[in-house]
Amino acid sequence: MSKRKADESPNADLSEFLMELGNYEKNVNRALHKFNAYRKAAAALAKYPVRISSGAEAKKLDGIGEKIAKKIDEFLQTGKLQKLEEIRADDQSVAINELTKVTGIGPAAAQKLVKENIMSIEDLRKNPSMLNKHQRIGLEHFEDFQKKIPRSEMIEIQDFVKGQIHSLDKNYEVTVCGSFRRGAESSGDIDFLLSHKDFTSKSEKRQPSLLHSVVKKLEDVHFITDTLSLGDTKFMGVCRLLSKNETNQNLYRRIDIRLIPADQYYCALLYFTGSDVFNANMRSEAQKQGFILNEYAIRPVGSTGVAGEALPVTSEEDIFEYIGMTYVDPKDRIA
Ligand code: DCP
Ligand code: MG
Ligand code: MN
Repeated sequence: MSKRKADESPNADLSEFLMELGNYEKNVNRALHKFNAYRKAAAALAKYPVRISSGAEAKKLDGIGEKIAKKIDEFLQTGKLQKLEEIRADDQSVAINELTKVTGIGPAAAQKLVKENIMSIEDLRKNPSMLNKHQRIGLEHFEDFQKKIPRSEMIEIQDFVKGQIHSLDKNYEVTVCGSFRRGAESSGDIDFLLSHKDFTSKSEKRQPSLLHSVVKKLEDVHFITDTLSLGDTKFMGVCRLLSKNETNQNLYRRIDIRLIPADQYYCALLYFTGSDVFNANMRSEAQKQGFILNEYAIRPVGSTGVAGEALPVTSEEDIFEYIGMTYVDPKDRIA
């Protein structure tokens, strides 16, 4: 398959209105199942190489049923969607959607804020005391975090971070996953997978210091600027690659780092490469074939319904093979 991104898809307008409906269901109605249905349909359309000309045609795709097909017909025939027009005209819905764009503000927090009459990012800025630390940092960098990271900067960050980590210890494996590994021209954040030969799921001794010393190193060189959360295996934070050109400084970026036991590396790699819709579909395929697949392992489910021991995995290909799927290249892991 050729390299194709959602925004170049012949059905981009359809995927977009479905995602807008999906976000409304997630953020305003807190109906996660509806959000997932819209997201899956949007991904199927984004992946489809030919322009869809009717709901009936769309219904042939996996993940598009009667209700969504009807909406596609309405959109194709009238150029808009009544339901979406109403959502866009509703101040509370618009406000909730807007507030959830701040990292750390989920649907529940956004609804609470709107009840307190906080209707915009501007209102938030006037009332910082209503936010926790994570949310305050999200608000502080709101404009930067809305901007995508170009692939060239992703590569610069990757190379810089690898160099820093290897200056600590050459035995770290460092891999950038997420949309970057799928070949995206730009990404929303940067997702690092970290492993070390001394840390497996059976040897948890060195675990906390392995991630913490990496975070500290990256802070010491003024690359990591804020911590949103830090556990023994998971870091969420903010970084900025200092540019030599001082008048044209880089933006602040969201960074995630996950420390993975060496024996679980490939299942984690598969998971953190995504896409999220691809993962959901692959997991359900695994289940149909009698396996439980998650970010840690793939395990067979016995006739009694009890999951067995983790199967040996030495590559991503192994995982596809267990469940009888043809290997899918990262750039094609859309839906
Ligand atoms: N992931 C998932 N399900 C979720 C969230 C995440 O399977 N609900 C996995 C798949 C994602 C990966 O984690 O690809 C990284 O999550 P991100 O939110 O960083 O998503 P991406 O990197 O894919 O996209 P973006 O460019 O927006 O960061
Ligand atoms: Mg990402
Ligand atoms: Mn991420």
